[in-house]
Amino acid sequence: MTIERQRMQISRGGVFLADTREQVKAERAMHRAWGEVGRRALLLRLQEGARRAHCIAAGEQRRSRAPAEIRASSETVLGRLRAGGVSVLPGFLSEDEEALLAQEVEPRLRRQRYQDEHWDGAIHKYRETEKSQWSEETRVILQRVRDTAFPPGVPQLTQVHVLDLDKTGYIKPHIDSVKFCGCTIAGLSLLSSSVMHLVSEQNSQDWMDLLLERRSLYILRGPARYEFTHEILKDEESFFDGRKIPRERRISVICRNLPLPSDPS
Ligand SMILES: O=C(O)CCC(=O)C(=O)O
Repeated sequence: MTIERQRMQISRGGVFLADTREQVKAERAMHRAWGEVGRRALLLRLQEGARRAHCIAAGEQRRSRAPAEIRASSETVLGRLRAGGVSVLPGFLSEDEEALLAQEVEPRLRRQRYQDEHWDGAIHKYRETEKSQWSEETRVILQRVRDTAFPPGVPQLTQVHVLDLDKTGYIKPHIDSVKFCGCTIAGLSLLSSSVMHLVSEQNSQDWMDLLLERRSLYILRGPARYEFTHEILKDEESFFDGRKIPRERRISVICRNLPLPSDPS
C-alpha cells in the first residue's frame, strides 16, 4: 500500500490497522515520511475509531438488552411492557430500612397463622394485613416509594397491603381487581428474593419475568397491570433466566392507587 493511499484512507476517516506484513512495512514507511506528527495523527485516528465503535456498540446494547432484572419472551413484549411503565429497582431499600419495615409489621403478622388458601384461591400459605399507621421512619420510606411510583396528585390508597408468604407459599396468576386498585402497583420485597412471572391474557406465549431481589421495588403499570396476569413462583419453580432463585419466607409491602373512572375495566 502506498503512503499516498494510506494518507487518503486516513483523511477519509478510514481506520488503518497494521495486521499484515505489507501493512506493517507501509505503516513504518509512513511514520518515517510523516515523522512524529504523522504518528500521533494516526494514533488519534485509531483511538477515535475505537472510541466511536465502542459507543455505537454500547448504544446498541442499551437499546436491545433487557435490564438484568427483566427477561421477556421477545423484544416486542419487553419494549411494550417497559414503555408501559413496568420496572424493578434493585437495592431500593438499605439493609437497615428492610429491617425497620420487617420489625414494624412482624407483631401484627405473628398474631395470625399462615392460611392455606386465599378467599379467591390465588394465594397459598400466607398471612396478610393492611396498615395505615406507620412510625416516622417507615413513613419516610413509604413516601419514597410513593414519590417513585406515582405521579404527583394521583389519589392513593392510604392502607398499605402487607403480605407474608411462607417459604412454601406462592401466588397464582391473577390480575388485581380494577374495582379496588388503580393503574399502578408498587411493591417492596423483604427477607427473600423471588420471581414474578407475567403472562399475556391474549397470548400465553407472551411473558415477562421480573427478578424481585430482596430490598428491591417493583412497579406494575400499563399493559403489565391490565393485560398480563402476575404471579409469585413457588420455590420449586423459582428460576430466573435459568438461574435458581431460592425462595425463603417473603414479606411484600405494597402501595396502590385508587381506581379512577377512566381506568380500563
Ligand atoms: O407479593 C407481591 O409482591 C405480589 C402481590 C400480588 O400479586 C397482589 O397483591 O396482587
